[in-house]
Amino acid sequence: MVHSLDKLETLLALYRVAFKIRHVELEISRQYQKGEMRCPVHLSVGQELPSAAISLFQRKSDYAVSTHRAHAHYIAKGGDIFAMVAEIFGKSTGCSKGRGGSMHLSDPEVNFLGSSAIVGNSIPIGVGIAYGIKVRSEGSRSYVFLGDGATEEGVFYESINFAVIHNLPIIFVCENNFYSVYTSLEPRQPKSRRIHDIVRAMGMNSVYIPFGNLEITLSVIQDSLLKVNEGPLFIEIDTYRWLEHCGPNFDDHLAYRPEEEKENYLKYDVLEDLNQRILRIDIGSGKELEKIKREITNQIDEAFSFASKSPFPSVEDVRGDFYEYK
Ligand SMILES: Cc1ncc(C[n+]2csc(CCOP(=O)(O)OP(=O)(O)O)c2C)c(N)n1
Ligand SMILES: [Mg+2]
Repeated sequence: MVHSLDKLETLLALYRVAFKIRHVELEISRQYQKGEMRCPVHLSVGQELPSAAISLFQRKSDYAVSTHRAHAHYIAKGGDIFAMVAEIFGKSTGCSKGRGGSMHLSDPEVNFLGSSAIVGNSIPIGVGIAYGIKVRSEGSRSYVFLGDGATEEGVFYESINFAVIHNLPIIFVCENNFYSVYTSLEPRQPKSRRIHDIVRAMGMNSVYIPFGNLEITLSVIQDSLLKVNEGPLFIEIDTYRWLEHCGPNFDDHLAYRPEEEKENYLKYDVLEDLNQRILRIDIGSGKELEKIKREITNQIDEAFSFASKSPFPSVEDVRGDFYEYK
């Protein structure tokens, strides 16, 4: 299916995913101080556009793996938010049975095969999945989400090289939010050496998507996916995190991001952009938007209530497999 920003269907599909990501994250942020969520959380508020745009093209049969900041990618792939929130609450109904927390999400039902706290760790796993797809001639794709910081790990280069050499059906989605924890790109990478250029120089089709532009985001993803067909593709997309690196709050007091920079990036809000475009196409679709918001908000409320009421895993459940080797 060809997606277009002139089509209400495309805009509503983007809105649904972006709204769900934003509001799950905001609810985590609101409820965190209650102390029921005891694991670290890396939220994606402000970073919804890359996941929402990619979700338009991901088929159920495609696979995905992600990083420590995985909520958006899990939700965009259609992951069950009840199991995700319960996992963050450390409950037995969570997707890792309450043993993994926010950074260990998976939903095999939708082929979201995992996320990892170790930066760069899931990149070669995504490559292995792509290799498996190719060996089995499955016709699906492996999506690997990573941050700009992960491109500083050696395994990133091995993985890109292997994917090129074997012409694997893999899509790397590098969300460049310009920071690795509190360190900007400047002291980490030469200014003139862009991530997408390195990957292109290694022989892979590689594209760059500037910050906060729906037209470019959609057309570049759509055109490049068509172009590479079953081969590998690297997408670098600029984005910006609104909240602190890890946790539910702001971290402006640490002064690692210039105020003007933050103010400038915060001017773009994908939900507002989509909202305006939807009403411009059809003012009557305001009702549809309200319905989407209501449905998703109710689902989120139910997921948090389910997580809160669910039991913790038993001591045996938590210790079991890990100690069996004794
Ligand atoms: C191998 C490894 N090194 C360092 C860390 C500590 N660490 C956790 S998140 C993070 C930042 C990674 O930055 P990036 O890949 O850009 O992702 P972002 O947090 O910006 O989404 C670092 C260095 C880690 N978890 N694993
Ligand atoms: Mg980053």
